[in-house]
Order: sequence, then C-alpha cells, then structure tokens
Amino acid sequence: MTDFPAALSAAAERVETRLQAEIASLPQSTVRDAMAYAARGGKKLRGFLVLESARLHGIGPDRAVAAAAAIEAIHAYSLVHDDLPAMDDDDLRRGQPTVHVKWDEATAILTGDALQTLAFGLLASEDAAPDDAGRLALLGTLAHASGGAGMVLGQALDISAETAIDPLDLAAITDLQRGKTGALIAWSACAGARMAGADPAPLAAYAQALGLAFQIADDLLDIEGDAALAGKRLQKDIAAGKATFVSLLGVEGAKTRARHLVAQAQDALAPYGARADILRQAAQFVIARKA
Ligand code: GRG
Repeated sequence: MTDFPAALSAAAERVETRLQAEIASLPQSTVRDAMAYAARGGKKLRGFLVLESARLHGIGPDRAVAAAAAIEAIHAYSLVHDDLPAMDDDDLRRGQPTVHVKWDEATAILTGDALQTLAFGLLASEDAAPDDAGRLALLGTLAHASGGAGMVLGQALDISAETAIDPLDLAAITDLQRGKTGALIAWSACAGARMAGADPAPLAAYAQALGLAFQIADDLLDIEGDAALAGKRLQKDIAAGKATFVSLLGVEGAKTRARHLVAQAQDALAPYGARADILRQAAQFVIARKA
C-alpha cells in the first residue's frame, strides 16, 4: 500500500509541474515571474486532496491534475494577498521573502489577481473533468468556495475581529475558519466526486472535520512550532486581543478537539472502505505536521 508521505510528495511534484507549465506559458513579465515564485513549494495538500478524491472515483491523475493545479493557484493567490501590509503584513512565506517584499505591493496585488484568474482558466480547460457538467460543477463551486461566501468572507470576518470590542467565541471562530481555510479544503476533497457526477456528501463531511483540525493544528503550531516563523503572527493576535482555538480551549483542550475531529473525518470515509486509507492517513498528518 502506498503510504501518505509518498503519495503527498508525488502529488506535490505533479501539481507543481502542471502549475509552473501554465505560468510559463504566459507572456514574459514581472508578474509572471512573481506568479512562478508564489506558486513554488508548500505542501500542496489541497492539490493532493483533489487527486485522491478523483482516484476514489476512478479518475486518474492525468485528468485530475488541472483541477489540482487550479486549487493550488487559488491558495497561492490567497497567501500573496494575505501577506500584504493591508492584511497580515508578513515578510516571510515558505521561508522566503513574501512577494511584496521581493518586488512591491502593486506586483503582489496583480500576482494574486493573475493566479486567481489562472485557476478559473485551468478549470475551464478541456482536460479539467471528463465532461462539461463536471467542469461546470468545479467552476461554480470554486467560485462559491473562494469568494464572498467562503474564503474571502472568512478573511473579512478575521480582519473585523481585530477591531471588534469583544473577542470571538467558539461558534464564531469555527464559522470564520470554515470559510477562511475550510472552504478550499472542502472544495479539494469534493472535487473528484464533482468531476464524476457522484455524491460529494461523505467527502464534504470528511473535509469539514479535516479543515477545522487543520486550523487548530495551525493555532497550536503558532505556540509550539518554529518560533521565528510563527511568533510574529501570534504576538500580533495577542496584541489585537484576537481569539484562536488555543486561546479559547487551552493547549490540551485544542489537542483533544483536534484528535476528535480527525476521528470524525476518518469515520466519514466509511462508504469508501479501504480505498480511502490514504485520506485517513492525511487526516492524521494534518495534526501531526510541523509546518
Ligand atoms: C486574502 C482573500 C484572502 C484570503 C486569505 C488562506 C488565508 C486567507 C490566509 C492564510 C493565513 C493563514 C496562515 C492561515 C492558516 C491556515 C493556512 C491557510 C496555512 C497555510 O496553508 P498550508 O499550511 O501552506 O497548506 P503551504 O505553504 O503548505 O501551501
């Protein structure tokens, strides 16, 4: 049986290659250079989820890689814009200078914009799904997941929380994170079912629990992970009086909640039997990861 680390690194290589080829096909420009830079590296967890959910529905990686590259382009755009001074104001991303630091703010804004439109172009391409219905389902649901009802909404709620008088409670923070990080994870896990015209409900239940576990793990990494990378964000959150899963549940409470969510995610995969073992391992990885 393939193990999860091998599957993740094979997926990352495949997705990176497709994404970089799409970017390289654009006319030469500073924005094209910055897009290639921003898309490079990272775990490519969302792309992996697309490839695995496609495999579960009998769709091979050659067919699913366009959708996997599309979600990684959206993710890269969100990180470039999130790092801007008007948002999180970060100097480092994936251990390298952020796009606005390496180039400038205008380049970073345009780079995010161009990565976003690249994603929708990829989904509209011939090889994004076996048929037109699958392609349309992917396009419509990605617009929903990444826009004002999904990731952008979550980000906007997060930004308003910084100036709110009362810190968010657990229900509000769960809602916020369901949009900010959960929506793209859910789209990725459901993509294979949508390509195949199958019911995405079990994968949606898996992804909902996985997305929250991912965010709790991220909050824990801020406390226990690489202090140089994460400390700045945590200090900013504390100074802004921002609630996180860890501030609301405590370190042990957050770990327990994350473990329960992983079990919930794994249980949701029951309809797929042993064929979904890699996705079960992925859920475990999400809370054990160190970056
Ligand atoms: C700017 C519209 C807009 C949205 C930004 C995703 C996001 C919303 C902000 C990122 C802030 C952040 C660090 C959130 C924590 C969870 C997260 C998305 C971490 C980064 O994802 P990974 O760990 O990154 O998958 P890699 O580098 O592996 O791709």
